[in-house]
Amino acid sequence: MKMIFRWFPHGDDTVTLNQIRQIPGMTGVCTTLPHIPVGEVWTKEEILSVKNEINSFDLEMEVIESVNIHEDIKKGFDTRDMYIEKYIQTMKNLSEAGVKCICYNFMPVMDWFRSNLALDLPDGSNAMSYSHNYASSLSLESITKSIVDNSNNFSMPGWEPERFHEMADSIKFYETMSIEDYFKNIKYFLDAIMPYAEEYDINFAVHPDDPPWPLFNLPKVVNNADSIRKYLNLNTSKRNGLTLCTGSLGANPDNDVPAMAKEFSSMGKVHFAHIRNVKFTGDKDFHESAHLSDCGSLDMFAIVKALYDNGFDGYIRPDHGRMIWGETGRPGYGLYDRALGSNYILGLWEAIKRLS
Ligand code: DNO
Repeated sequence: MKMIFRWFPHGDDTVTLNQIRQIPGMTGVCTTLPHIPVGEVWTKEEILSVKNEINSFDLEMEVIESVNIHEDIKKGFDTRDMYIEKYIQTMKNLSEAGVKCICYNFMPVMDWFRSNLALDLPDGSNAMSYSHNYASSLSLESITKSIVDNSNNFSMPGWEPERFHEMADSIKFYETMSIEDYFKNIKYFLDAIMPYAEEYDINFAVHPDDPPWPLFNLPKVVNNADSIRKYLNLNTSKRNGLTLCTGSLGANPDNDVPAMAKEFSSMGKVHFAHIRNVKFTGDKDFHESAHLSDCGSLDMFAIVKALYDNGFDGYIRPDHGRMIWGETGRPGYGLYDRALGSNYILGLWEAIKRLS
């Protein structure tokens, strides 16, 4: 197991590599090249320039989060073969730079979503939260505006304002596509890239839908144990795996996250784990919390133990943190609460290992 930290390059982060390397137990970062338009090839030069910067702080860059998938692939358009070819070229370039794992998602149109990026908590901290009734009452335009207005001027991957019109058109498009057709498009993509994932020695770790239920009637494909089984069975390469995001899956109390950790890590399919806690506040309502079990609704000990006991040997990163101690920054991605979270997880890991 390797503990890593999410970091955004090119000055688009309040957290520095120097700070990250001082967090006990941190071996590297996962990052992305956010300025390259989705679908275009990541050149070796651009990859190496970020990798060299990361390595100069004695941190590794073995995980990329994310290489996003062009909507034409998700929609099954004729242009998908061209985008798949470019995706494979990016995989080759990343593998030559030592990347071992790519985290990506197959969420249509938009990535994760929260209805409030800074809910004030009683202890003076703030955290991201979600209320389904409220979210369902909002138009796409007001949702996009609220995300952008509350992002503290950081890019919010998947919510770039210039995507608004494309998003609106895409939502209409998906009204005409069945979930089975959507799965066919996923399979087409997986069948095309998995032989290269094997050749280039790269694990693929699909991120669950977040939140794990439909919004705007968009197809949701990775949101519970059944849909994960279905996704993994679309292509049986051992490279076709999961990002076990405990907070995304755990937002639905019907999801037994320790059982999922057990099932999918025993199959060798959990390549990456995003470990965070959420506190249920109502039906389909939650806010994010500090990582400790006592602070939220998830049993973090049981999740980490299930990973350990079932031979998990991938990457873990602490996930969204609260904003504490007056910190401001990209919602969910400050330094302090994530640093605390990482060391809580490392503490659990050490205790479980020693007692096993
Ligand atoms: C949210 C993140 C996601 C994740 C992508 C992976 O904070 O976990 O945006 O990076 O879904 O492609």
